[in-house]
Amino acid sequence: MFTSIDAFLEEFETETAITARVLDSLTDESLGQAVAADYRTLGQIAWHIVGSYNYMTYLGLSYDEPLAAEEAPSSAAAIAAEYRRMTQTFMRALRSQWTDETLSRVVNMFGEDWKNGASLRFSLRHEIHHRGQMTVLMRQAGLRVPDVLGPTRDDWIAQGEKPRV
Ligand code: NI
Repeated sequence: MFTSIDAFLEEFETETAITARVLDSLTDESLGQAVAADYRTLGQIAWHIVGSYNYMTYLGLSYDEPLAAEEAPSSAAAIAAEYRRMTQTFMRALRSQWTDETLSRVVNMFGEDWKNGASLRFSLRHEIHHRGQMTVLMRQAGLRVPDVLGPTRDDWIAQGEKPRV
């Protein structure tokens, strides 16, 4: 769990920059890609990441902008724009409404007691998990996968290197 807002924000800014890079690589055509029939599509997973910022208001944060809509847009650019809007809105709320002390406060989330600092940690892990699912679907859709936590196969090829195994 996090015990400092600054420590969280440092990690948050690093991870959200990566997620934004992944979202910027989506195309409208790719949004319907699913791992198999009846599974969540790439667009639905992307929108689930955006929508998860709505849940942060359950921790007592209030936003100065509207929540993300229920239904996923059909435009990849709109999803990426909404992601940036929601992450900025969340960060503004966090910076202005919470202190390091707030992080050790316990809030009941869906029947379980969580310290706010643990909820922040969970939210990052949740986003990273779904981002990983997205990169697999991006491959299936034939998209180029950008650098996530190091160069991807596409980066090696672009640099004239033999892809490593
Ligand atoms: Ni989820």
